Amino acid sequence: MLNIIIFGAPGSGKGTQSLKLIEKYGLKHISTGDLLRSEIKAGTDLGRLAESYMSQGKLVPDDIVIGMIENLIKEHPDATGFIFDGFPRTLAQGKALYEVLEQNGQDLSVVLSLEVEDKELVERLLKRGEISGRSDDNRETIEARLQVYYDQTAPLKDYYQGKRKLEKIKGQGSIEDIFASIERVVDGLIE
Ligand code: B4P
Repeated sequence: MLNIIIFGAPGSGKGTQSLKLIEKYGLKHISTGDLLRSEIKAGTDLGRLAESYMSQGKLVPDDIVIGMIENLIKEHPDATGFIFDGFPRTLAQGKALYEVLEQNGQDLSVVLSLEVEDKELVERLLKRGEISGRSDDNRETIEARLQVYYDQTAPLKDYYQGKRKLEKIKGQGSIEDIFASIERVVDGLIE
Protein backbone atom coordinates (compact mmCIF):
# COMPACT_ATOMS: atom_id res chain seq x y z
CA MET A 1 0.00 0.00 0.00
CA LEU A 2 1.44 3.35 -1.04
CA ASN A 3 0.13 6.48 0.66
CA ILE A 4 1.86 9.53 -0.75
CA ILE A 5 1.51 13.19 0.19
CA ILE A 6 2.48 15.58 -2.56
CA PHE A 7 3.45 18.75 -0.80
CA GLY A 8 4.50 22.24 -1.85
CA ALA A 9 3.62 25.90 -2.20
CA PRO A 10 0.76 27.02 -4.45
CA GLY A 11 1.82 26.47 -8.05
CA SER A 12 4.65 24.11 -7.15
CA GLY A 13 3.19 21.47 -9.46
CA LYS A 14 1.35 19.21 -7.02
CA GLY A 15 -1.61 18.68 -9.35
CA THR A 16 0.64 18.26 -12.39
CA GLN A 17 2.87 15.60 -10.80
CA SER A 18 -0.11 13.85 -9.16
CA LEU A 19 -1.53 13.07 -12.59
CA LYS A 20 1.73 11.38 -13.56
CA LEU A 21 1.84 9.43 -10.30
CA ILE A 22 -1.69 8.11 -10.84
CA GLU A 23 -0.84 7.07 -14.38
CA LYS A 24 2.22 5.11 -13.29
CA TYR A 25 1.22 3.70 -9.90
CA GLY A 26 -2.59 3.52 -10.17
CA LEU A 27 -3.30 5.24 -6.88
CA LYS A 28 -6.51 6.99 -5.86
CA HIS A 29 -6.05 10.75 -6.25
CA ILE A 30 -7.45 12.98 -3.52
CA SER A 31 -7.05 16.68 -4.32
CA THR A 32 -8.74 18.91 -1.75
CA GLY A 33 -8.48 21.86 -4.17
CA ASP A 34 -10.33 19.91 -6.91
CA LEU A 35 -12.92 18.64 -4.43
CA LEU A 36 -13.60 22.14 -3.15
CA ARG A 37 -13.77 23.57 -6.69
CA SER A 38 -16.33 20.91 -7.68
CA GLU A 39 -18.48 21.87 -4.67
CA ILE A 40 -18.29 25.52 -5.81
CA LYS A 41 -19.28 24.51 -9.34
CA ALA A 42 -22.22 22.47 -8.05
CA GLY A 43 -23.38 25.49 -6.01
CA THR A 44 -23.63 23.57 -2.71
CA ASP A 45 -23.63 25.24 0.72
CA LEU A 46 -20.16 23.83 1.29
CA GLY A 47 -19.03 25.27 -2.05
CA ARG A 48 -20.33 28.74 -1.19
CA LEU A 49 -18.53 28.62 2.14
CA ALA A 50 -15.31 27.34 0.54
CA GLU A 51 -15.37 30.04 -2.13
CA SER A 52 -15.50 32.80 0.47
CA TYR A 53 -12.12 31.59 1.74
CA MET A 54 -10.49 30.46 -1.51
CA SER A 55 -11.16 33.68 -3.41
CA GLN A 56 -9.21 35.54 -0.70
CA GLY A 57 -6.33 33.05 -0.77
CA LYS A 58 -7.20 31.76 2.71
CA LEU A 59 -7.40 28.14 3.78
CA VAL A 60 -10.82 26.55 4.10
CA PRO A 61 -11.44 25.63 7.80
CA ASP A 62 -9.81 22.40 8.98
CA ASP A 63 -13.00 20.64 10.11
CA ILE A 64 -14.52 20.90 6.61
CA VAL A 65 -11.46 19.60 4.79
CA ILE A 66 -10.69 16.87 7.33
CA GLY A 67 -14.30 15.62 7.14
CA MET A 68 -14.04 15.34 3.35
CA ILE A 69 -10.83 13.32 3.56
CA GLU A 70 -12.13 10.96 6.24
CA ASN A 71 -15.19 10.16 4.13
CA LEU A 72 -13.13 9.53 1.01
CA ILE A 73 -10.69 7.17 2.71
CA LYS A 74 -13.57 5.19 4.22
CA GLU A 75 -15.37 5.06 0.86
CA HIS A 76 -12.35 3.39 -0.83
CA PRO A 77 -11.37 0.40 1.33
CA ASP A 78 -10.05 -1.44 -1.75
CA ALA A 79 -7.72 1.33 -2.99
CA THR A 80 -4.12 0.26 -3.56
CA GLY A 81 -3.06 3.58 -2.01
CA PHE A 82 -3.76 7.29 -2.09
CA ILE A 83 -2.11 10.43 -3.36
CA PHE A 84 -2.96 13.32 -1.10
CA ASP A 85 -2.60 16.44 -3.24
CA GLY A 86 -2.84 19.75 -1.38
CA PHE A 87 -3.67 18.00 1.89
CA PRO A 88 -2.57 18.38 4.66
CA ARG A 89 -2.05 22.15 4.71
CA THR A 90 -2.01 22.68 8.49
CA LEU A 91 -0.57 20.79 11.43
CA ALA A 92 -4.10 19.89 12.56
CA GLN A 93 -4.77 18.35 9.14
CA GLY A 94 -1.47 16.45 9.31
CA LYS A 95 -2.35 14.95 12.68
CA ALA A 96 -5.88 14.09 11.54
CA LEU A 97 -4.50 12.28 8.50
CA TYR A 98 -2.22 10.13 10.65
CA GLU A 99 -5.18 9.15 12.81
CA VAL A 100 -7.52 8.33 9.96
CA LEU A 101 -4.88 6.23 8.19
CA GLU A 102 -4.17 4.38 11.42
CA GLN A 103 -7.87 3.73 12.05
CA ASN A 104 -8.03 2.18 8.58
CA GLY A 105 -4.97 0.01 9.21
CA GLN A 106 -2.68 2.07 6.96
CA ASP A 107 0.49 4.09 7.19
CA LEU A 108 1.98 7.09 5.40
CA SER A 109 4.68 6.05 2.90
CA VAL A 110 6.33 9.37 2.02
CA VAL A 111 5.90 13.13 1.75
CA LEU A 112 7.24 14.45 -1.56
CA SER A 113 8.01 18.13 -1.10
CA LEU A 114 8.28 20.07 -4.37
CA GLU A 115 10.80 22.88 -3.89
CA VAL A 116 10.26 25.90 -6.16
CA GLU A 117 11.40 29.52 -5.80
CA ASP A 118 8.72 32.15 -5.09
CA LYS A 119 9.45 34.10 -8.27
CA GLU A 120 8.70 31.05 -10.41
CA LEU A 121 5.58 30.19 -8.38
CA VAL A 122 4.11 33.63 -9.03
CA GLU A 123 4.96 33.45 -12.74
CA ARG A 124 3.36 30.02 -13.11
CA LEU A 125 0.16 31.00 -11.32
CA LEU A 126 -0.22 34.27 -13.24
CA LYS A 127 0.21 32.28 -16.45
CA ARG A 128 -2.35 29.71 -15.32
CA GLY A 129 -4.70 32.60 -14.41
CA GLU A 130 -4.76 33.68 -18.06
CA ILE A 131 -6.57 30.46 -18.99
CA SER A 132 -7.94 28.85 -15.81
CA GLY A 133 -10.56 31.44 -14.91
CA ARG A 134 -9.76 30.61 -11.27
CA SER A 135 -10.73 33.43 -8.93
CA ASP A 136 -7.54 32.84 -6.90
CA ASP A 137 -5.04 33.08 -9.78
CA ASN A 138 -4.49 36.86 -9.68
CA ARG A 139 -1.46 38.67 -8.27
CA GLU A 140 -3.06 39.88 -5.03
CA THR A 141 -4.53 36.50 -4.12
CA ILE A 142 -1.39 34.64 -5.18
CA GLU A 143 0.65 36.76 -2.75
CA ALA A 144 -1.87 36.07 0.03
CA ARG A 145 -1.70 32.32 -0.73
CA LEU A 146 2.09 32.34 -0.55
CA GLN A 147 1.96 34.08 2.82
CA VAL A 148 -0.57 31.53 4.09
CA TYR A 149 1.70 28.76 2.82
CA TYR A 150 4.72 30.05 4.78
CA ASP A 151 2.68 30.77 7.92
CA GLN A 152 0.47 27.69 8.13
CA THR A 153 1.62 24.98 5.73
CA ALA A 154 5.44 25.09 5.53
CA PRO A 155 5.80 24.18 9.27
CA LEU A 156 4.51 20.72 8.31
CA LYS A 157 7.91 20.07 6.73
CA ASP A 158 9.53 19.95 10.17
CA TYR A 159 6.72 17.71 11.38
CA TYR A 160 7.36 15.18 8.60
CA GLN A 161 11.13 15.54 8.84
CA GLY A 162 10.78 14.50 12.49
CA LYS A 163 8.87 11.42 11.37
CA ARG A 164 11.53 10.69 8.72
CA LYS A 165 8.94 10.85 5.94
CA LEU A 166 10.08 14.00 4.10
CA GLU A 167 11.74 13.78 0.68
CA LYS A 168 12.64 17.08 -0.96
CA ILE A 169 12.32 17.15 -4.75
CA LYS A 170 13.68 19.92 -6.96
CA GLY A 171 10.44 21.25 -8.46
CA GLN A 172 11.97 23.44 -11.17
CA GLY A 173 12.90 22.17 -14.60
CA SER A 174 10.89 20.08 -17.04
CA ILE A 175 7.82 18.20 -15.80
CA GLU A 176 9.47 14.95 -16.99
CA ASP A 177 12.73 15.57 -15.12
CA ILE A 178 10.83 16.38 -11.93
CA PHE A 179 8.79 13.21 -12.32
CA ALA A 180 11.98 11.18 -12.84
CA SER A 181 13.18 12.38 -9.40
CA ILE A 182 9.83 11.40 -7.92
CA GLU A 183 9.96 7.96 -9.55
CA ARG A 184 13.38 7.29 -8.01
CA VAL A 185 11.97 7.88 -4.54
CA VAL A 186 8.72 5.97 -5.05
CA ASP A 187 10.35 3.01 -6.81
CA GLY A 188 12.74 2.78 -3.87
CA LEU A 189 9.74 2.34 -1.57
CA ILE A 190 8.28 -0.47 -3.64
CA GLU A 191 11.45 -2.55 -4.09
P1 B4P B 1 -4.91 23.74 -4.86
O1 B4P B 1 -5.99 23.33 -5.77
O2 B4P B 1 -4.25 22.70 -4.05
O3 B4P B 1 -3.92 24.46 -5.87
P2 B4P B 1 -2.50 25.03 -6.00
O4 B4P B 1 -1.74 24.93 -4.71
O5 B4P B 1 -2.73 26.38 -6.56
O6 B4P B 1 -1.75 24.29 -7.18
P3 B4P B 1 -0.72 23.12 -7.50
O7 B4P B 1 0.50 23.10 -6.67
O8 B4P B 1 -1.52 21.85 -7.59
O9 B4P B 1 -0.24 23.59 -8.92
P4 B4P B 1 -0.33 22.99 -10.38
O10 B4P B 1 0.18 21.60 -10.51
O11 B4P B 1 -1.71 23.25 -10.87
O12 B4P B 1 -5.44 24.85 -3.82
C1 B4P B 1 -6.30 25.94 -4.15
C2 B4P B 1 -6.97 26.54 -2.90
O13 B4P B 1 -7.93 25.59 -2.33
C3 B4P B 1 -6.08 26.89 -1.71
O14 B4P B 1 -5.49 28.18 -1.85
C4 B4P B 1 -7.12 26.84 -0.53
O15 B4P B 1 -7.89 28.01 -0.44
C5 B4P B 1 -8.01 25.68 -0.90
N1 B4P B 1 -7.56 24.40 -0.29
C6 B4P B 1 -7.10 23.33 -0.99
N2 B4P B 1 -6.73 22.34 -0.13
C7 B4P B 1 -6.96 22.81 1.12
C8 B4P B 1 -6.74 22.27 2.42
N3 B4P B 1 -6.21 21.05 2.60
N4 B4P B 1 -7.07 23.01 3.50
C9 B4P B 1 -7.61 24.23 3.35
N5 B4P B 1 -7.83 24.81 2.15
C10 B4P B 1 -7.50 24.12 1.04
O16 B4P B 1 0.72 23.92 -11.13
C11 B4P B 1 0.52 25.31 -11.26
C12 B4P B 1 0.86 25.77 -12.67
O17 B4P B 1 2.24 25.53 -12.95
C13 B4P B 1 0.06 25.04 -13.75
O18 B4P B 1 -0.37 25.97 -14.68
C14 B4P B 1 1.09 24.07 -14.36
O19 B4P B 1 0.84 23.82 -15.71
C15 B4P B 1 2.39 24.79 -14.15
N6 B4P B 1 3.53 23.90 -13.96
C16 B4P B 1 3.54 22.74 -13.24
N7 B4P B 1 4.76 22.19 -13.27
C17 B4P B 1 5.57 23.04 -14.00
C18 B4P B 1 6.94 23.03 -14.38
N8 B4P B 1 7.78 22.03 -14.03
N9 B4P B 1 7.42 24.06 -15.11
C19 B4P B 1 6.59 25.08 -15.49
N10 B4P B 1 5.28 25.14 -15.17
C20 B4P B 1 4.77 24.14 -14.44
